[in-house]
Amino acid sequence: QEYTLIKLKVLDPKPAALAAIKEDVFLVAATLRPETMYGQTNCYLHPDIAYSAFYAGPEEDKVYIATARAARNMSYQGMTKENGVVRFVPGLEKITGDKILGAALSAPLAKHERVYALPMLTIKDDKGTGVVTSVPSDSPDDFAALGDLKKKKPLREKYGITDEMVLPFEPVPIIEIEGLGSLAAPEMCARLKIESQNEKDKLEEAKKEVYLKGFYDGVMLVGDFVGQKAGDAKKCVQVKLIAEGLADKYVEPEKKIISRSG
Ligand code: ZZB
Repeated sequence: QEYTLIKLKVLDPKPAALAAIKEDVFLVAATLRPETMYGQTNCYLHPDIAYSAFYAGPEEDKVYIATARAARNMSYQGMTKENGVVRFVPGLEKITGDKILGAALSAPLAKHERVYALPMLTIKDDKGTGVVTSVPSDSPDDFAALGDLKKKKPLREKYGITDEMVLPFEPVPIIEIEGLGSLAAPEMCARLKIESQNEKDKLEEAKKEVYLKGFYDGVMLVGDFVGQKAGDAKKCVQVKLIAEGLADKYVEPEKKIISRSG
């Protein structure tokens, strides 16, 4: 599985847990849809998943945050100084997502200058980097999780998320899909009456529909490839982001099949 690794730069003031790091710090999100980056409104972390902060780049002049499993994979893909070696930031080999929530971020191509790290409870720790960049216009999961945070003040308070980090952010129309309009994920969530991020089966159905139609029939409404099919823009946006140093390629090795039944 080839992903695009999007680098979301952590802005000052950094969360206390990251404040001592001298290098530039990035949350690195794995996406299959780089052409949707124009519609980012936030980034998601799982509050209870353990992330790692590690040195990246040939000069180790950057720090990436991702799961330790993803860090190990990245070390074999030329993203660390020494092949196969991950050097963790002292004391930050394991840091749970909750300690990074609320961080202000600069998200490549996003219309907002600052977006925020928000909690998503359905993130899997064995897929991608465990960091998910959020495009509520075209991802039903992202729209549902943002909706939960907007509707539920206690949920925001539980994780120290202020109103300013959530309420001003609306889905951005970036892809026009015949029959679904320019906000495909909110449209599908409304049609299927999806109320929360926990409605797994309905969200899976919504995702399939939006994915299929968006990727093959969707037409770009914004950005450098306006008028092109989303599927064609995908590669162009990936190339552009990598050329500008805002992204990398990231390959997820096939999962080993381990029999648990003996
Ligand atoms: C931005 C984006 C925009 C995404 C979109 C999707 C969509 P798949 O097909 O199941 O492999 N993702 C990445 N890592 C995780 C994780 N650890 N846990 C939960 N979700 C994760 O899904 C790949 C997508 O799942 C990735 O692409 C990422 O969200 C999310 F408009 O990035 B995507 C209709 C989907 N639209």
